[in-house]
Amino acid sequence: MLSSKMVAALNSQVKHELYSAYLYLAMSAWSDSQNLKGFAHWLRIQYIEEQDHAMKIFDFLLDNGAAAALQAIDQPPADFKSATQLFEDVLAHEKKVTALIHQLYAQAIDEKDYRTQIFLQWYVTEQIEEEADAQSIRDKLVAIGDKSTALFWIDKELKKREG
Ligand code: OFO
Repeated sequence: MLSSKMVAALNSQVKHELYSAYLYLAMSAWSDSQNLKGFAHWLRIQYIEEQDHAMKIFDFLLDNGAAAALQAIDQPPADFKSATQLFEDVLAHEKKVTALIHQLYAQAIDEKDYRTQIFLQWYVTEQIEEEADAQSIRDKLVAIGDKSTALFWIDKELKKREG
């Protein structure tokens, strides 16, 4: 059985994952408005992935007989300065999510909650990939600076993402 403190923390993480989805959907809309269709595509896939992250926790709560209590999701920003700034924001956001997952994991250790520890291991690993992907795109964007031909090349690359 999960502690009430753990149930509250997991419910809060569902909200954070859904906020991530919301944020990436807003970023996708902005990219589309800038005619960066590859960025829009990449971010829309990310939006779907984040919903999966939220649903895995939601199902874990239900499978453990705990209440999944949905919380209000903040409004994401709608405007971004540039594609580079956008990916700086993605990277910063993923680092924040990593810290939240680590905090949850530490709580599970403190509580000797072995189920949640094992469950969260997937997220600990997933965050390595989340940060690495964001870092790699952000670094390419920083390297090209304002060269629009290179930006459109990156846009084409991002369009290839399948999942
Ligand atoms: Fe759910 O990993 Fe990104 O935020």
